[in-house]
Amino acid sequence: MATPTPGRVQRAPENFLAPADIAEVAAGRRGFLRAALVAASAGVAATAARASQGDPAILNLPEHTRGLGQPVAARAYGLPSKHEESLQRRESPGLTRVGAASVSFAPLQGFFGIITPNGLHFERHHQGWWDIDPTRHRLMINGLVKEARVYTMDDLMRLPSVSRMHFIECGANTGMEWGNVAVPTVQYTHGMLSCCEFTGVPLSVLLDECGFDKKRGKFVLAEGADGSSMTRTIPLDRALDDVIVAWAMNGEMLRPENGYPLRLVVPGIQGVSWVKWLRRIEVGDKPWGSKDEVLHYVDLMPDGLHRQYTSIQECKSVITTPSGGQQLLQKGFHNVSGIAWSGRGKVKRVDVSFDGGKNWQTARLETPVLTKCLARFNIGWEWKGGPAILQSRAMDDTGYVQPKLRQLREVRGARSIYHNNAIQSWKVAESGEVSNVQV
Ligand SMILES: Nc1nc2c(c(=O)[nH]1)N[C@H]1C(S)=C(S)[C@@H](COP(=O)(O)O)O[C@H]1N2
Ligand SMILES: [Mo]
Repeated sequence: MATPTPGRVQRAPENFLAPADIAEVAAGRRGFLRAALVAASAGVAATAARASQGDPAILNLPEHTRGLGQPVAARAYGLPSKHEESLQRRESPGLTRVGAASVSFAPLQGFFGIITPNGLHFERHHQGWWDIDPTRHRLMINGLVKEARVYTMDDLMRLPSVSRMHFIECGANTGMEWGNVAVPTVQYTHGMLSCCEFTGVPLSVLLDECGFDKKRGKFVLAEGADGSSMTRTIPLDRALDDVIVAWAMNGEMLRPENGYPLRLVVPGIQGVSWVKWLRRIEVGDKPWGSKDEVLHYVDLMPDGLHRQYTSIQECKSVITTPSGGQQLLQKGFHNVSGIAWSGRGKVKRVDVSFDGGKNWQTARLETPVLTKCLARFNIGWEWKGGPAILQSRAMDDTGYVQPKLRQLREVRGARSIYHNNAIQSWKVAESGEVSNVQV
C-alpha cells in the first residue's frame, strides 16, 4: 500500500483500505508517535520533543538543499507532486460499472478551501466524453426567436463575458444513503460535487441578440453534441437570470470531460442541466418532457407519485476532515473542516455536533461566502479518545435548515435515488477509525 501521509489525521482513505493495511498503518504510526512523544500526550509537546531529540529530518541536509534542481522544461504543463498521487478521481465498484462511460467521484477529503482543481473535477457522462475540435464546434439558438443564429467559438468569445464561482452537484449525489447503503468515504458519499470559477457569456446576451419572443417564450431547451440525447428544459426567467454559456473553468479552457469547448452553467441547479458540449438552445412555450425529465431525475414519493422538475439543489453540508475511512492518530486538538452549499443562495451558518446531534456549536465560515458556491467551514475539537459522532448542519440565507436523514425520509419515503441533502454522520471509534453511519 502507499506510504501514509504524515499528519494528525491519516489522509489516505481514497479507496477501500484492507483491514490489514489499516492495522499496519495504525501500528506503524502509533509506534512512531509514541517514540516521539516520550511521556507527553499533547500534540504541541510532540513538536517540541522532535526538536529536542534531534529529528534527523531537520538535522541532516537532504540532497535537494545541495544539488541542482530540475530544469523548467521538464514540465511544460505542471503536474501534482508524486507524493500526492493517491489523490484521484475514482469510480465506485458496486455503484457503477467500472471502466464504463459513467461517473467518477471527486476526492473531497483531499481538497482545501472551495475550489476544485480541474484534473479532479467529478465526471458524469451518459454516453462517454469527446475532445471536440473548437474550430468546428457551433452553437445554434432557435425556436421562438426573431432570428435563429449559429455561433462559432470565436463569435461567442468576442462577446462581453463574466467570471463567477459556482458549485455543480449531480442530483444523484449522496443517493446511496437513501437505501441504507453507507458507502465508506466522503469521496463516494458526496463526490459528485465540484466548485470552480466559470467564464463565459451570459445566456441572456445571446437570447437578446436573437430577439427571443418575450410574450410566448417561457422555457429553453439545452442540447449537447454527444450521443446521449440528454436534453433539459430550463424556465426562461432562470435562463435570463444567472445562466452562463461557458468556455473556461478555473482560468483555462474547459477540460474535454467537462464539456470542452462549451457548456451551460446553471447556478444552483442539479448537474444534469449543465449541458456539456453545448450545441443548441431552443426557446419554447412549454416544458419538453424529455426522457431525462420523465424517466430520470424524478423522485418517487411515498404516495406513488413522482416529483418532477425539482431541480434546485437544497442547502447541504458535509465534514470532509475527519471523514469515513480516515483515522485519528492522536487524542487532543483536531481541526474539523468541511464544505456547505445552497442552490438558493448563500450559506448563512454551519453548526457542528460531536455527539450525534445532541449539542451544536457554530463553526467558522471562511470568506468569501458567495452565492450558489461552496463555503468552507472550520471548527476546533478536543478529542478525548472516546467514541463520537460528528455531524454538520448548514443553513442558507432563506432560513432553510439542512434536515436530518430521518426527517427527510418522513417526507420523501425511502424509494428516492436523487436529491438527498440530509445531514451526514461520521462515527469516530475509540481506535480513532472514522466510518459512515446513519443515525
Ligand atoms: N451533453 C451532456 N451533458 C451533460 C451530461 C451528459 O452526459 N451529456 N451529464 C450531465 C450530468 S448528469 C451531470 S451531473 C453533469 C456532470 O458534469 P461534469 O462531468 O463536468 O462533472 O453534466 C451534465 N451534462
Ligand atoms: Mo447527474
